[in-house]
Amino acid sequence: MFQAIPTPKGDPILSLITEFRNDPRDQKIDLGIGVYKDDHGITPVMQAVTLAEQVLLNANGTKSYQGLTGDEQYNESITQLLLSGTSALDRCATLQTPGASGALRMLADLIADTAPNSTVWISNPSYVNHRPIMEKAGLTVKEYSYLDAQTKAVDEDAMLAQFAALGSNDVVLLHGCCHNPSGADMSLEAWQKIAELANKQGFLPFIDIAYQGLGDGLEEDTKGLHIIANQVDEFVISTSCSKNFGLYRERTGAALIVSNTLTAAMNSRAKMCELARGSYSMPPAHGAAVVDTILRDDNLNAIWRKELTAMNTRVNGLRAALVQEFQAATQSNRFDYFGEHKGMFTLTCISNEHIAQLKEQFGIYIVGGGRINVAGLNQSQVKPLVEAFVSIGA
Ligand code: PLP
Ligand code: TYF
Repeated sequence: MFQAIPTPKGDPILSLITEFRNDPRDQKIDLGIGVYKDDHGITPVMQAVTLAEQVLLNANGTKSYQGLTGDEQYNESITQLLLSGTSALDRCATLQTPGASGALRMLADLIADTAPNSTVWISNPSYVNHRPIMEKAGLTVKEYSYLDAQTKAVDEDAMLAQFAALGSNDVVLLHGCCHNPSGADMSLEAWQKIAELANKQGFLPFIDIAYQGLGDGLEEDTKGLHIIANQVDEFVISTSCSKNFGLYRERTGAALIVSNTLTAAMNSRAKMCELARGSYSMPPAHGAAVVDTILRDDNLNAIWRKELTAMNTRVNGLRAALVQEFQAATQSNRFDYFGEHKGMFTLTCISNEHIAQLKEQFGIYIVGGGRINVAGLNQSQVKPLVEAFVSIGA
């Protein structure tokens, strides 16, 4: 049966990990996959997570099945974290999923099941897995203009002009904050215009928020999302606890459906449960229990927020150092965009040749398109990175 399967192309980001591991050079720098690292190059387990795990261990819980919707307490907590204070709360239904990836796929399956002729619009560029997830669910995928390669900011006029031509068969996939891969977020004015266009044209906003708290702060990072939540009747959200709780491998996320009525949202969730029953059935429990424990406990919550702030401060410090070093090395403001971007990434838009040179000559690993995981750097690597860029003329 399987002999004729050709070697698949694989995930360009994940394959970079193996290449990096096999590189014997001491000075090599991994700026590929989007994981946060501390100044020692470690992706730490957050202290709030370890403390919550101790609470769970002492609670003598059970490992019995949880049910298709996952942990309902977690569903409630994560919904509050995302939508607290908005008018969407009482018409929202939430499903625990295996990471945001699971949420993206369940929502895509739901859309494909309900409205199979939908087109999903993703940003150009977008997260490497957006297209495959949507296409594997059977949906048509098209791209909307997003990043202006010259300014490294969002070309909002071009983007909004495209949205103004969409209709009720369209789904617009937006990054809630900390755009992956560019780091360029749109303005609140653009979010406001999207809310108005969604109401006028009838497209469905689909907000993928995988970095809440890693931009301007936990509340600040939901400002765009809240504009949609307060003004648009129907939209969906995929969210992740991989980065902001450092729970990557625990596969912790959620899919949220907001509709005109709670009944419509709950029926949509029940439909997603039916679809999940046809694949992974139930989501893994541990990460969700950890998140719920942190969010319900004032002390753990405070510890977690402090840790998250420290992570942001570190990344912003690196961004400031990059801007300064680049200014000094190039006598220009060409790289100031590092300081304007949000979250873990910055897309430099350097050529494939330059990316290959950085890898071969300097052992610097970055993703195709020139995405740099700033959160993977440490202060001592800033100068070598800038020097490498300058020496190859990138
Ligand atoms: N969406 C975006 C924009 C991402 O960058 C990622 C990856 O981190 C995901 C979704 C998937 O996250 P998860 O690890 O929760 O599946
Ligand atoms: O973009 C990134 O680096 C993260 C992590 O198949 C990631 O979102 C990358 C690829 C992948 C899963 C997660």
